[in-house]
Amino acid sequence: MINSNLYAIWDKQHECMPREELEQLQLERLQATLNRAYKNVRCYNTKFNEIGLAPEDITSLEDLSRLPFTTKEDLRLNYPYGMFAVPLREVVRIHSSSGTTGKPTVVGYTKHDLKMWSNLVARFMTAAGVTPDDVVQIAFGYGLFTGAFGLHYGSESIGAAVIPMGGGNTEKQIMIMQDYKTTALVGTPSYALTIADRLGKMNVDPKSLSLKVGLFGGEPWSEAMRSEIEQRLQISATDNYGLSEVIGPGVAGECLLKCGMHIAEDAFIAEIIDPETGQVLPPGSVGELVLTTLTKEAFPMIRYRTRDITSLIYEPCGCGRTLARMKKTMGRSDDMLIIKGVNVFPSQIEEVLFAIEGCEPHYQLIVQRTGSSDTLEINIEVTENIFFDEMKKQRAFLETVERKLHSVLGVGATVKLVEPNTIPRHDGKAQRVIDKRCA
Ligand code: DLL
Repeated sequence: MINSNLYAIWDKQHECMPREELEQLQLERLQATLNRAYKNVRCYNTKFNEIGLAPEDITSLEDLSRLPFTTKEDLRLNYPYGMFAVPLREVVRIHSSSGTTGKPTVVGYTKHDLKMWSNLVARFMTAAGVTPDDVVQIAFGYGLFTGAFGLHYGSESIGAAVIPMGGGNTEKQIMIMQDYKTTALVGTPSYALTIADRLGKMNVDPKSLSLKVGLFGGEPWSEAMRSEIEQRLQISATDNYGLSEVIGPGVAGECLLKCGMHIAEDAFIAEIIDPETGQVLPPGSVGELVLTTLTKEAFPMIRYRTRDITSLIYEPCGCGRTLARMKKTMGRSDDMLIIKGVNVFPSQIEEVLFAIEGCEPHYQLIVQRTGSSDTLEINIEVTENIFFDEMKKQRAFLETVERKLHSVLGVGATVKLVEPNTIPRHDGKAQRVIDKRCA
C-alpha cells in the first residue's frame, strides 16, 4: 500500500552523507555553535571559564566530552530568556515545556531556526511515508507544546494538506477523519488507542477510513503497543522523538523499516553517557542520551542531558540513510521506579501486559511505601467480557499476570483488575505512574 514511498528521502545530501563527511560537518558546526554560545550566553561563558576551556580548545569531536553538561536546572536558573543566544528582536516563536514541577522551561526560535525545524520534521515525516498527496490530521494540542506546530509546519513543507485539529474531542476527530478523508494521523500513541477505542464504540470499521499512516511520539511506547495500534487502526505506525529544549519533534524518527529512529546528526550530536558517572559510553551501550545542537541560533544547547534512556545503532540502515539510529527509549531515567532497590521502567510492564489476552492497553502504576518497604500496585483495565463474576477464573488470571510480571521485573507487584474506562484518559501524554512516596 505504501511501498512506493518506502525509500523516499527528503534531504538526501544530509541523510545519506558518508560518515567521514558528516563528522567533518559536525565539527565545523560545533565550533561555530560553541563560539556563539560562549559569546552570547552568560551561563555557557561562566561554565567554560570555570574549567578554563575556550571554544577554540575544541578541535575534534572527541573533545566534546571535555565540555560540561547542560541540565534542566540550568534552564530553570536562567528562566525565562537567560539561555537565548540572540536578542528577543530576532526571536519569532516561543515555546515552552509542560513543566510538571516548578517553572516551565522557555525556548525560542529565529526565522532560520523555524525553517530548519520544518525541514527536520519533513525528513522524518517523509521517512514515515507522508507525501504531498496526504491529508494530515494533527491531534496534538496546539499551544506552548512543540508537538502540533512542529508537525504542522513539517507537513506543509512536504506539501501535504494539514488539518490542525488539535487534541481531544475524539468523536469530532473521527467525524473529520471520515469526512475529510484523513490519510495520516499525528498524535501521542496513547491518544491513538483512545481513538481506536472510540471507533469501536461508534461501530466505525477502521477499514472504512482512508487512514494509512500514523506518526506517533512525545511519550514512550512499546513494540507491543505499536502492533496493537497498527492492527486496530489498520495503519503503519512509526515512532518519532524530540524534546522542546533541543528543538521539539524532529530530533529523530523512524523510516518504514522501523528499526530505530534516524537521528538528524547533521543538526545534533548524540552521545550516550552513564547517568551516574557522566562518562561517555562506547557505541551500542544503553545509557542516557545527551544532545548538542549544531545549527540552532536562538537557543543552542550544549551537551543537554535528556534523561532519556536508549542506545545508538551506527550500522547503515536498509533504507539508504547513513544517520545513526536511536532505539525506542525505555523511558526517562527520572521515570525509572526503584522498587525495593530494583530498577523498573513502566515500558517493561507495558510489554508484559500487551502480550496477555484480556488485558486492555490501559494501565496505571501506583507506588507506595508501607513502613520501610515499597509496594507496586498495577491497575489494569480488562475487556468487557472478562469473568468479573467468576472468582476462580479471575484468581487464576491474576496469578498468571503477576507471575509474568515478576519474571520480567524481578520484583513482585500486586495486580488489580478494573472495569473498562475507569483509568483516566488524556488527549496528550499518558500519565501511567502515581508515585505516592513523593507526595
Ligand atoms: O514531546 C516533543 C515531541 C512532540 C516529540 C511530538 C515527538 C512528537 P517535550 O514535551 O519537551 O517535547 O517532552 C520531551 O518526551 O525527553 C522524552 O522523555 C519524551 N518523548 C518524546 N518523544 C518520545 C518518543 C516533546 N518517541 C520528552 N519516545 C522527552 C519516548 C519520547 N519518549
